[in-house]
Amino acid sequence: RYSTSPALEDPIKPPVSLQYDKLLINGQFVNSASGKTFPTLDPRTGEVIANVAEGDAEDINRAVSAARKAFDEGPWPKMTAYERQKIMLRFADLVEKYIDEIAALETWDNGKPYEQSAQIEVPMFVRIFRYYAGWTDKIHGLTIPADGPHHVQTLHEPIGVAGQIIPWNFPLLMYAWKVAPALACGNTVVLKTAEQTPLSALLVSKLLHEAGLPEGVMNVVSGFGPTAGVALCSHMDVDKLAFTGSTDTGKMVLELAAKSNLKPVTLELGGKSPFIVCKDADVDKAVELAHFALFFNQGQCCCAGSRTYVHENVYDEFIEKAKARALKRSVGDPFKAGMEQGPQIDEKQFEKILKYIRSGTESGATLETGGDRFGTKGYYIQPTVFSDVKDDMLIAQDEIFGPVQTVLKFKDLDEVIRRANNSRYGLAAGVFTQNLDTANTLMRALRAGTVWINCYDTFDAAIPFGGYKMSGIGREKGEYSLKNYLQVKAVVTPLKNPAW
Ligand code: TXE
Repeated sequence: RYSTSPALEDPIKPPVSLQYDKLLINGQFVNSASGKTFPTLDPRTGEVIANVAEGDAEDINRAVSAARKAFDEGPWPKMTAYERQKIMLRFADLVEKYIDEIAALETWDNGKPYEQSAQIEVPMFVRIFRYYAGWTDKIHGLTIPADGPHHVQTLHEPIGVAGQIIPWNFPLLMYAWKVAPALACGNTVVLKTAEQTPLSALLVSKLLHEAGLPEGVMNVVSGFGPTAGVALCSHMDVDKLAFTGSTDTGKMVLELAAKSNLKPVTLELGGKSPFIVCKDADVDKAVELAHFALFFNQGQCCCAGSRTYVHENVYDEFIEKAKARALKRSVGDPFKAGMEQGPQIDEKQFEKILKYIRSGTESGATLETGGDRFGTKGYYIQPTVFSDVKDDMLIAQDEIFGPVQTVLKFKDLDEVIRRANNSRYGLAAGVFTQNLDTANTLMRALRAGTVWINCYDTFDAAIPFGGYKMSGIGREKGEYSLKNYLQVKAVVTPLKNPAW
């Protein structure tokens, strides 16, 4: 636990006033060029929280011009690394200072339990900024012993204007994963937030300026994919794109980048991650971990353990206990203490999940528990468990992105390796066993960007994250993310006296 927040009152009230609902361009909060706004909704009720300025191509142009100027003229990329570090650390301190307000805003806009916003998401945000602040003065090139009478060195330079597009499931974490390494390397940023959750990015970006960030370095445009998103991906003055979202949209992002100026792209996309419970598993612990792996964040995790493979020897016991655990899950107002599950993000996702649940029943899986909406208001869904799931069912292949656990039975290790890898995705995998040889075999055989052994969703600023196959391109977090935001320049100088 990362908690720095005070004890919860029950129930906590969402913030009463909203200060930041405009676009952030060149250090100023401004209306959109068109004057248009769009509503952002409270997923607990479907009611409007605020009408937020709606950016489109014209606003993206303004934001990219500001970022271009701030990059080309400085001071940000030309500041000493230590100066950049101090600003990033001051920012992390400010976010920590206002943690309760930021966490409440995140829960209000997203619906995730306040305890998780305050004890996991905002503290991890702070940790990531501190981690990358630490990198600012450790980024440097090499000297290289090339053939011939030459002195050869590399310079690691910022890449320029970074365009970043983030989703709604972890609005603050996605901000941190993308913005922190970009700033640490000396780049400037235009961030397009998800239309479902525009609020927290505006608030923290205000604090980033209070910490001393020069204007134009960080620009935030709220708006929709087909307008603001497409404009950012196609922009000729954007030097790099980073995207997190669905695989289908990721393909479009890559295409737009290729058709415009061939800007490099990192993609963090969907998944259908296997969670493998071996025959030697302690079933109670396996049930708890598998439950967490799937249901955390209302099931809205790209790396959710959404194909639970259970060995036949422990299958019946597992199903009975997984059902009991799902029935025990506390669902309700995310501002109430002790809530494990809030509402889904919006009506579109809510309907999508209910459709997959119907498809599970129709295709012959056994609905053990759940299967319907929870309550009568808002986008809540009952924790749902399916057993007797077969690999060719839609619920075992597609990303449901909701609180729906699908349990599949297996007999031996080779079989489960083949089945686990038989997916278009390759983001993460979980292994639950007490046998070291089994763990080592699975760890090497699984085609996934992260393998968690006897743990799940263990995130840390230093651990790289990203996908194999159609789960994405590149890695975020850790040292690996720096190279997304750096150019390498080789510099060659003839040596007059090669003997020395
Ligand atoms: O995703 P989109 P949606 C998966 C999950 C979910 C599904 C659909 O399965 O059910 O995707 O969610 C911006 N050009 N994930 O519709 O469309 C959009 O405005 C440029 C997994 O919300 O990919 C938002 O900012 N940008 C995922 C962002 O892309 C475009 C997290 C994500 O939206 C665009 C979210 C376009 N043409 C959903 N169209 C994960 N990997 O964690 C949309 N956008």
